[in-house]
Amino acid sequence: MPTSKTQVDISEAFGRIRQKFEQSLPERAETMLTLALNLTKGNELGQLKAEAHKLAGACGTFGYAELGKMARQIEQRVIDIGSLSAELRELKMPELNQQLYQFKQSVAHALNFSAPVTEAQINKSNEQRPIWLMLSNQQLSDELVSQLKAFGHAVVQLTDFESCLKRLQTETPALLFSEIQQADGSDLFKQNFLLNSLQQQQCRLMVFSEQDEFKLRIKAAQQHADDFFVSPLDVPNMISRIAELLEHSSGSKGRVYIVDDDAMLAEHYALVLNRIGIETVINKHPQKIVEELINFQPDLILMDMYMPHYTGAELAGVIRQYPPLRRLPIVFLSSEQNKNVQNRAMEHGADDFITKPINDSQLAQAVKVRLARSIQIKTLVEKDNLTGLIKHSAIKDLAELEFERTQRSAKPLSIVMLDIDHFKKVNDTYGHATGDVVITALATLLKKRIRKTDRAGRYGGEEFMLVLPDCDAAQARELARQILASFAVLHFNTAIEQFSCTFSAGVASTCDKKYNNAEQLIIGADDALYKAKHAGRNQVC
Ligand code: GH3
Ligand code: MG
Repeated sequence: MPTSKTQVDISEAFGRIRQKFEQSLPERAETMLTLALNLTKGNELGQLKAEAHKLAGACGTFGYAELGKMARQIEQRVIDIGSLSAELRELKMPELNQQLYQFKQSVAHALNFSAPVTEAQINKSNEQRPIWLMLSNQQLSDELVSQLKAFGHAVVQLTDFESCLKRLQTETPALLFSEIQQADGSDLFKQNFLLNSLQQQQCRLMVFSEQDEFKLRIKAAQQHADDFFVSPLDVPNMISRIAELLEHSSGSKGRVYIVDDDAMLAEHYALVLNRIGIETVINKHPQKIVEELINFQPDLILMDMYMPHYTGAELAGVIRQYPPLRRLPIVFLSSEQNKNVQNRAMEHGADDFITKPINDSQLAQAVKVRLARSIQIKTLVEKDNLTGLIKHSAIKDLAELEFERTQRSAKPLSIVMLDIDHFKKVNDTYGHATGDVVITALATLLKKRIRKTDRAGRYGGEEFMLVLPDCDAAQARELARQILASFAVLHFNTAIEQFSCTFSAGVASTCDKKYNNAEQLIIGADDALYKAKHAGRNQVC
């Protein structure tokens, strides 16, 4: 299963794989030569071609471009020889042997002069970094602190640019929310050194202004500010914007499932992708591919085209037989350069091609672009516009998927249904737009409070569903209670007055053996929710 690796872990692992690859090279060169020298039937030619093909791709990846080129020429020579009659083959063999011998010597030479692995820059994680507030209005600042804390953020209040700069020497915030013009007349946009330091530390910037002036907005854009807020501050909107920004700049940049019969190469690709924040799982047994895909839920599959037991196109065909996997993009990573063969593979379920050999940064870039697009499409299809939570049908599908997984793992699964209390009154009293703010605030809170493996969906207008794998009924109840406590203290400001809301929640868990499928579990949680409503609302049942 995917693990988040530290910078040290990753560069060590890179070194290990490269070393393993280098150690295997002389033997692989020797094996090819032996195969050619003992050539009796056509069999060895097939093995020889497969080995040369694998080396052609792998050598380039591990920084041995010349060896990769030689391996590709060997592969081509083997293909040519394979099409000849027995007598002609006999005549051509010495040339191939000569080439293989040269390859073996080049391997020995290259290993004597091999260069160390270069370190790539790794982004610092944004997790747990605090939000810095710089506002002259102390009351507003205090109010923001309590609201942001309810969403689980660490917050630091600062009073002037100087102290901000000083603190920046030892700490890195995730985001600075700053007024443009401080009460003492100092101007954020004149703090060039501070703004540069923030940018260097990849800190997000949100600005707040008393006036909405185009001139100020241009200045904010010049400083790459992520957002511009005008007084009076729309707090729920600001908080959901913060959640959105921090969600994008920390954690996983997507998931990629890797299929390549060359274990070392697969592991190397995984590390290249881990380094830029992409989670990976490597397929080890083709027979387990569907089960693993359902478990891992990748955003993209990176697949080798030629493998000993099944071709990439065949595996793509199997994947497409499963409806939940039909939309999953499959990108072939292959040393196949023939466009006709590539096009044929595209007809058989592949979505794109990346050609080997490819260097690490090209691979990272190529995958990143395709991954971003895949996630974008998935978001459009599955996410609710107002809240960014998973839509009704998609969250039900996920509940089913998790239920199936639970059956196999014997771990508990809980479902929580939540519904805002007397929400109709909110709409009637303060207007539909304010109602939307309340819905968004609860959605933001849910996203913030659940674990990475949990899922939150908008089940109906003001009804939400949490799918909590590996979580029993008592833990689910506790989580729902904590979220309720945080939600109840949020204040919503309107022209009429300030108000707060509560919700009711129902929990159902597979610890209770009466549920045979996800549908029943959802109904169970819904029944519990209605019990909570009838018992007076503002509680978890
Ligand atoms: P209860 O405590 O029993 O849940 O009462 P309630 O008033 O919350 O429930 P009811 O089902 O009577 O009303 C829900 C209201 O939510 C009705 C509907 O117009 C409103 N609603 C549904 N979707 C949205 C939305 O996206 N935005 C807003 N502002 N209101 C919505
Ligand atoms: Mg309601």
